Amino acid sequence: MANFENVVVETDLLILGGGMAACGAAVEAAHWAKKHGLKVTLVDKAAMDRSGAVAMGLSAINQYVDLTTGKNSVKDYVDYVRNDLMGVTREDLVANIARHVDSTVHLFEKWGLPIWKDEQGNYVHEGRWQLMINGESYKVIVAEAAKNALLQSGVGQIFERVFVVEPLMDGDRVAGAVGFSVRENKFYVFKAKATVVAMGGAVHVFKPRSTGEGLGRAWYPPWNSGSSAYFTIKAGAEMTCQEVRFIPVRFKDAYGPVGAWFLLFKSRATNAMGGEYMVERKAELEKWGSYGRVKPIPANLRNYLGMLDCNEGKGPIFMRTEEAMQKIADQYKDDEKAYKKKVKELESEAWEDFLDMTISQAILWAATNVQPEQRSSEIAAAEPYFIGSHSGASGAWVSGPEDLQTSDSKGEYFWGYANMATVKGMFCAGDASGASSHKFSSGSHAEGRIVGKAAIKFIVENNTMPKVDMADVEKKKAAILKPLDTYEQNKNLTTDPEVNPSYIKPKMFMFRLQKIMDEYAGGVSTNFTTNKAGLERGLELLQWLKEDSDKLAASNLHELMRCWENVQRMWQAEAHVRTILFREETRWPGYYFRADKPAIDEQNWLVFANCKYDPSGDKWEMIKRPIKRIFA
Ligand code: SFD
Ligand code: AMP
Repeated sequence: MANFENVVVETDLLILGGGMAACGAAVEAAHWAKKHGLKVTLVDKAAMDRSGAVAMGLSAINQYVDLTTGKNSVKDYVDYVRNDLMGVTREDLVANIARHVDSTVHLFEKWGLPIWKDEQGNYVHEGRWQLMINGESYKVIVAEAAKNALLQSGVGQIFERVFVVEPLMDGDRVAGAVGFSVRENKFYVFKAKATVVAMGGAVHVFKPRSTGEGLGRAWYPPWNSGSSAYFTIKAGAEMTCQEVRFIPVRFKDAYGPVGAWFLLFKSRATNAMGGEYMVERKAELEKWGSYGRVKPIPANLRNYLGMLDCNEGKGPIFMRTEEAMQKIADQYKDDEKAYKKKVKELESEAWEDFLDMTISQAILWAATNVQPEQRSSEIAAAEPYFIGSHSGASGAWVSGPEDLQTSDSKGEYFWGYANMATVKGMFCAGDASGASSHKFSSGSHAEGRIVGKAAIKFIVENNTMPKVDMADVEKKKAAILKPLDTYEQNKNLTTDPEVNPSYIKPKMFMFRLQKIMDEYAGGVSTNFTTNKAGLERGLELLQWLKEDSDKLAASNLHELMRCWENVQRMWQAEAHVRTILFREETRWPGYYFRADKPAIDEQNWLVFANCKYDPSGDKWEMIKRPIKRIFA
């Protein structure tokens, strides 16, 4: 077996991930840990400065409720999220984030994040809930605060470039995690009294639009590879909304986000004939009950109207950047100097939007001679993403806060500690927690803070170190490192290391997973459409893929990480297929369409579709959970 040194780390709180939610957890946990003399350890697969979805920066903070001016209430935000998710959301979780998110944004500003201000010194809004930022260094700023909180207080330590694979369990309580360094032959065993799961969402589970020379380009980052979902599923946690993938409409081929264009620039999107699907297809909205009548129209329904155009051959769809910029500039027409100044300002805002968060879109514009003030750009629906923090909802089923429960919801939604999963001592935030969409970067950080505080409370009240069975650890170590041995033992069977009768390289494995998901689970090439027979066939193919995962091979540490990333994606895929199969309706057209159940079914399916893996029996259980209204 490959020779790896064991590094055993004992801590009180273990934070897995170093992204927005993990940074929030670190800041808050450091504060409470210091008070109680506890230790906090954070583990990130990458370097925190630029790890996670915010690596490239962002150009907007998408959740700011603005409670201080009284313009919006927590209920307003809950209403927005519930409507956007076609009625399926945990109001207690959304409200808990909404009431704390403004203070997170104020901390960002205090730590040095430039937020746009108008002449009166007020934040510049992109839309009702969104603030504009100069956010290229957003993650660096947020990570610095988290590092300072952990290291300067003396309570914390940070491990970077350690890839976390499996949970450690002590019966029904999480006991820590195991993983490996992606730089040196070290196997890590983290033992902890409580564990925060904040390892982001899952990208590249489905075949992306960018293949071949464009492979790797995606909207959400490919290094968010399903680690949170895998970790929680394998620990036996109940999962929720695993069917609620997110299909973002993005600038085509480089995935530039559209929010600034639709909300700040107030652009229209028109089809090949110049028609506007949001206007021409309005009648379609009637088919989706009251959700078709809310404002803003839910993201999946907006997608769906555009998709109907494309299905009829009316694509491409264009973002009318030139028209939108001209319209704004025209307001300054009477004053030539002001007009010229505004035109320049708009140009730089248009470019900065992408330079701040999706640099490749700016590069594509430059490479293809696009000047947004002169020419429209194509937009398109991207492949599916699993992201509990944006407009999808997949993640672990977690306890809500006690004080927001009604007598009716408490029995269903509260089990002791805010954001604790159904596994004792395991807390989830950001993309890792489900049914609380629209938290984005700021809400994920706020949720991380909620989790940091709750997890320390759990430790104080359950202050024993769970038992770790070192024989089980050694078994896990052998399984995790096996791809290195498989490669060494078989590499000489062929001259091309990529092709071998005795192993499969992670890239090929990923292609196979993506093809199954694309063709059977409603990916881009099947127009996001599937049905029972297709899903069942997909499940069958996934089982064979799972069998073959035993033959994964890695020629180095980097590939070992790729192996496990893809195994983790595969588990996310299985949870997804099982849950779309379970939910016998189409609730989110524009995200996916069940052709055999083409309508929404409020009577039977206005519920959460949950699932749970039983690691001891290797079985899945599907569960319906009620939706309790708290802000009726
Ligand atoms: O425009 C392991 N997001 C946006 N949020 C906003 O507020 N405004 C925007 O403008 C947003 N847009 C946007 C966004 C994201 C991206 C990529 C683009 C545009 C191009 C969404 C937010 O970024 C997102 O909601 C949060 O970042 C979610 O936070 P979190 O903490 O759940 O995930 P993370 O930040 O990706 O961090 C994950 C961490 O886990 C680590 N990790 N560590 C150890 N072992 C493993 N096995 C691990 N696997 C992962 C990662 O390294 C990372 O540290 S717009 O499109 O709407
Ligand atoms: P996006 O860039 O698509 O991720 O969107 C950024 C933010 O703007 C998110 O909060 C979206 O829900 C919101 N948004 C994007 N497009 C629209 C739209 N056409 N109408 C309302 N909200 C939108």
